[in-house]
Amino acid sequence: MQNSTDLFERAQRLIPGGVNSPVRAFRSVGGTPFFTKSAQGAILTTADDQELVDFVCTWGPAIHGHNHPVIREAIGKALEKGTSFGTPNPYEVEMAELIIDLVPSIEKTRMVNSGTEATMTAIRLARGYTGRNKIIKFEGCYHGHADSLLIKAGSGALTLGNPDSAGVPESFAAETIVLPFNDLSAVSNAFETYGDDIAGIILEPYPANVGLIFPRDGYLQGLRDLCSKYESVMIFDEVMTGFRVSAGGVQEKENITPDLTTLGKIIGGGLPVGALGGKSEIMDHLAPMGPVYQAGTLSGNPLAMAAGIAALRLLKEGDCYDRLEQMGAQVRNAISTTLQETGIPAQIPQTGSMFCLYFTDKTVENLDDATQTDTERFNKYFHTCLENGVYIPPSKYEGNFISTAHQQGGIDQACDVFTQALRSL
Ligand code: HOZ
Repeated sequence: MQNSTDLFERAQRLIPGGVNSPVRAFRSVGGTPFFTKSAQGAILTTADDQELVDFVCTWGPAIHGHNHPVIREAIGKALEKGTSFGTPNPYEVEMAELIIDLVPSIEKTRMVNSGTEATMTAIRLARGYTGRNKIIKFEGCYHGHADSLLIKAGSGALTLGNPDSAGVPESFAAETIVLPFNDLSAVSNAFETYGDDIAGIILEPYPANVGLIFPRDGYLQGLRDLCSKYESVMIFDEVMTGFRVSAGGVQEKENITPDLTTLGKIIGGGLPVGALGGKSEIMDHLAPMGPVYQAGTLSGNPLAMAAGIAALRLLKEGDCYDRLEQMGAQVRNAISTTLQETGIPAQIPQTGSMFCLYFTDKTVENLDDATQTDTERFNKYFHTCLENGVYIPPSKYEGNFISTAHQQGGIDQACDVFTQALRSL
């Protein structure tokens, strides 16, 4: 097999930038991305035969680690029966039951193929349901790459310095009101000005495409109250946090009931899936019940459903979230102790199996704070970790993930590497 350098050279001649998703390209941290030839548990094996403890976890889905035997077996069994039917299938029903059982606010759900499809549909549904046009989104929140959401967006858009993508007509962008996160009065003012035309608010309740930001006390409830007052649809984008921070996502943890929720990543068990769900009264506006059109040839695909069902069932077993929280706390403690020893100004927001490291002396509460953190220091830290066998996301704007598989040795090794990398800065 070719090594990563050769593969990347070949890929760049064939694929824009050599990658099929921009965040993989190492543009922000510099250097050449490695190619992965296999992944098992917490470990990625590169085309160069380097073994890396993986804190990207395929950008969130691999909460049970890579290639989990139970998920693999479920896919294998489903595979024997066929790969796609284009008709309703029993797996979809079981998946809907699991989601509705686990996520408190969801009464009905529709499966799609990615988080982007889920958020795009949720926005259209909010507009169709309310008969209004405008939506509110927050600076640094990333909801996939649908036109009206690629404005002051996080994740790869921000990493590449392109938070307002080319190709989005100004007239589309004009329907999106973009506000700073954690500033309730900005939202209140927007409602006072445009209240009659605001179809909904969409937010990552814990923005994780700009590192990891927590809402101020009362902020989420304040948004809920404003949405209720102005009869606007509250959409929680829990593509990253759903089944990750708890079985019921941020909404369960913070005891907030959104009207719609978008999901992805973990519910596919590593195969491509997204979903949206929420109140029946709103969801029933989707075709064929209602006038809001949405469709997908591969939606509810049997292999993806089988993988996702297995992943969700595993989450329901045992003390998975306690173990993830313990490992998250172990990482936070190791890093915090080293920061104190070295005097390096940095913050490590963490909840359960999600965390990030911001090089700044100030708590990060919004996009402006995040962009002011030290990029050069982060990039040096990233490369030192990588050279020593630990892969963290190749951008200061991405959340890190831990899987249950990290327990088998990976977490201790990684904490040593994090500590050494900080000491070397
Ligand atoms: N939400 C992921 C990044 N935070 C998406 C990964 C990608 O764009 O490839």
